[in-house]
Amino acid sequence: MKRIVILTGAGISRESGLDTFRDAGGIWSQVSLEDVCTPEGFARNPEMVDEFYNRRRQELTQVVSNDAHRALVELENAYASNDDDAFLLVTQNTDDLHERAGSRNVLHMHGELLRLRCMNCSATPEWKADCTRATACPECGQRSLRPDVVWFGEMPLHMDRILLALERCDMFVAIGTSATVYPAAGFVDQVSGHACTVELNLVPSGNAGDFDEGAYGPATTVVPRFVS
Ligand code: BJW
Repeated sequence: MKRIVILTGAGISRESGLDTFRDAGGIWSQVSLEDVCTPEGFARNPEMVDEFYNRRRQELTQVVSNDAHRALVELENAYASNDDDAFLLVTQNTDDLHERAGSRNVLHMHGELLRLRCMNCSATPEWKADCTRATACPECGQRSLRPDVVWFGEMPLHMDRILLALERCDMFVAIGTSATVYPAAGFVDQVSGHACTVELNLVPSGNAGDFDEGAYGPATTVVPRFVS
């Protein structure tokens, strides 16, 4: 049975209207990574971090999934018709555009914008528009909710399931990621030797040379073409 692992990054959501992080004009040119994407930044100024994530949540309500997200649903339907383990979509994205397109087997390794995490009991309740710093955790009642996202220096989520799927796959496809952030940037090396590796990106990423094949252009063009 053939098994495929797809890794997506911010580039797949760019044509839906969401900024990437490192492209010109991207998120890290608008705000300081150290301020909004580290536990230390959150400890220093939680209001600023909440404001940053609330703005991104607001932007998420204004956009819809695109043809690249939808092509991956077709691919999942083709692979997973006999075996639910045949297709795994690992996304670094915290948006929910894969789910809104209809993807089912999705792991958000950097968390989800639309969830909060309780620093007391680890519950991950849904974010609601009226949440404030004073909102109590619905599970334990403590006022210790933070965005359910993975900041620099924190352990990405679902790593056991991801590493197992990488070990077992025959094909690995990275889409719309600059391959600058680990551990995701190292996945291509982990599968080389037992899986065929493909990069789909606007332009070759920093580790394009590690892939067996690459196709370059906007995700809404190259992903449907790859799937068909
Ligand atoms: C298009 C397109 C179009 C544009 N069509 N394509 C030194 C060496 C090695 C590692 C480290 C090191 N120092 C520190 C580390 C570890 C650190 C790290 O990697 N740092 C590097 C910067 C060096 N990593 C961590 O701290 C991680 N944790 C960790 O390592 O734990 C220890 C561990 C040990 C062992 C095993 C496992 C773990 C945690 C990283 C957390 C990242 N968090 C963020 C924020 C999430 C929350 C939020 O949304 O705010 O995740 S940062 C940000 O970067 C976000 C993204 O998921 C991530 C990756 O970005 P992505 O998706 O690649 O976007 P861009 O903007 O970089 O690229 C966009 C791409 O799209 C480009 O290629 C464009 O060309 C393309 N594109 N338009 C197709 N239309």
